[in-house]
Amino acid sequence: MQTAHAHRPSANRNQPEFDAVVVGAGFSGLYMLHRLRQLGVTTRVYEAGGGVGGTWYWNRYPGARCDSESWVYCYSFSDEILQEWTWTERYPSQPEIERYLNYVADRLDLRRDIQFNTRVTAAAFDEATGRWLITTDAGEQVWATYFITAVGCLSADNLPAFKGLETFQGEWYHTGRWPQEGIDFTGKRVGLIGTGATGIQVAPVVAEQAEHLWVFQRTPNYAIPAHNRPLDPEFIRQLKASYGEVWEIVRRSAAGLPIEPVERSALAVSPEEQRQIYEAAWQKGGFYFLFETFNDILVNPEANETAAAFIRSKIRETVRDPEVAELLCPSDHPYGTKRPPLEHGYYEAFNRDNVTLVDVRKSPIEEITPTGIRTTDGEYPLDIIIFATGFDALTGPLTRIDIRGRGGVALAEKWVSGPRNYLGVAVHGFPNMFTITGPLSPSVLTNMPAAISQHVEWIADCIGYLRQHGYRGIEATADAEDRWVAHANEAAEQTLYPRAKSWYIGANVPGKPRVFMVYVGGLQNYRARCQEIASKGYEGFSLTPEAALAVGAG
Ligand code: N01
Repeated sequence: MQTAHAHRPSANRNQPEFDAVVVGAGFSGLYMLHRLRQLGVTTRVYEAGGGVGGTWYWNRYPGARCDSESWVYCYSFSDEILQEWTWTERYPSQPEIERYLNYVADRLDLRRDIQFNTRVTAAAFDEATGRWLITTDAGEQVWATYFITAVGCLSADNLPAFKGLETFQGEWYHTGRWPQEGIDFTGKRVGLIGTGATGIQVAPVVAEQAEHLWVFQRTPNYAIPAHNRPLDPEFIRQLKASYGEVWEIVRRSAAGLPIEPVERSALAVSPEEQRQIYEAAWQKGGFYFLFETFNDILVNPEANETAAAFIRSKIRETVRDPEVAELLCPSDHPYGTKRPPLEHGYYEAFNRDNVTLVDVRKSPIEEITPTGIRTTDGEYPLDIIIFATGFDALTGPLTRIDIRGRGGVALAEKWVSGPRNYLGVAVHGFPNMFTITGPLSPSVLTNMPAAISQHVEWIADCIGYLRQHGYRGIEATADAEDRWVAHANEAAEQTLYPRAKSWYIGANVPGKPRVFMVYVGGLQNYRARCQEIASKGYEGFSLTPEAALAVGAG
């Protein structure tokens, strides 16, 4: 709601001022800082963690590993960094990614502009001066012309309100807030709640240490083998010699991966050929199963079922106990409509004597007791509970900060029925705020560093343009925002994605609106659209000249 008088956040007006404040020092915040420095934009980065890494700082749970291949799960902007850094495994582990981001931070001398152990709690737009007032959990306040969120899509953890958790006398951990020092599971009875991409990584690793592991599964998932392996020197040599071509393919692709599109329907080949194609992708491992087999898996239910049936057949081949195998076979959502996990020995783990699958769909968790978890079937005594229960995804990291735009309107209030923005990067009513990989951008449907790089570069170019042309303010128009939201919704409706109760659609958090929150139109198309908008002088945005603001502020 607009007020007649310009809304002004209350503050001592002598607080320090930066051109830009960036929230978060993960992949996006680090690169944003680097680009802003190149523009001569004074920047302060606030980071809640004690080091760089963002998601990769907090998610240090056992088995944490990236599901994109290491050689593209990185920055592409610096040839020096690409040549200097050498990945050791096909899928990089959390410690290796954390080391990489620390190396980049040092290489680019980024730390001196990052304030660690500081959480941004609020940001309010001051209409009179066109600046943002940013408040931290230390009570510090600073002004900035540009407020840039680099908070990630999966950083606000979701801990379901299990009755009795506070009475539990053992230890419990959420995977997204894993202790720095690690946990020793030797000789422990461990309960794992959640079988998403995280739980599927955790289970086989904890199973090797724990006395016994109970996996509490509500919904089975379709996991594809990762086939992780060390990278040999010849592979690295060839990669470093051909990185240019690799990034070209990445830039052309919908998912920000070095995968060329396939032009083949699952229904246009014989059952035998179909099985051969799935088998080849299964042997290759990773996201190739989804993206390199058939082009209609995510849009045609019949085509999707061929992939789903193949995966179920593999689960039944792998898991020796037929009842357990059946329980692990998903059937309530199409394959790929929840983020498809990769697995490193997940299904094999259920062949171990010390691993038990508990079906909490059939026998729900009633409460957590001082000594374990009680389902409607009885109590499981436990020493440690691991919550791999996911995140308040996409909007949560933003709405948990008290962000207020023009008229003091809260972002959380504006988004009460689902996110509304333009291109996923700008919000009407919130001038000079940029949300890196915000909701309704391609983000989590892509290899994240590819989506992050595109956003960071577009935002840096935009700020460069504003400064060069004497504009102090930029704001998405209401009309452009409405059109983008409608376009993003329509695009999602043409796919099978909305058929799953996934975190993409907010279904994992009670009370969250059911809106598909990611742009499904493909990163390559999205990039072209963003470029076109910029080339037309930022079509769909209103730009405020310096002079106009100076008058307004008078
Ligand atoms: O979270 P999730 P995640 N009682 O929301 C269950 C990314 N990621 O942390 O499906 C019982 O997917 C819930 O059950 P259900 C990736 O994008 C990336 O695993 O709602 N169970 C589900 O099984 C991924 O998608 C990588 O029925 C409850 C699980 O908890 C995203 O992070 C690695 C429950 C949550 O699954 C999130 O994955 C790992 C309850 N009350 C993750 N509440 C890499 O690439 C929830 N569950 C590195």
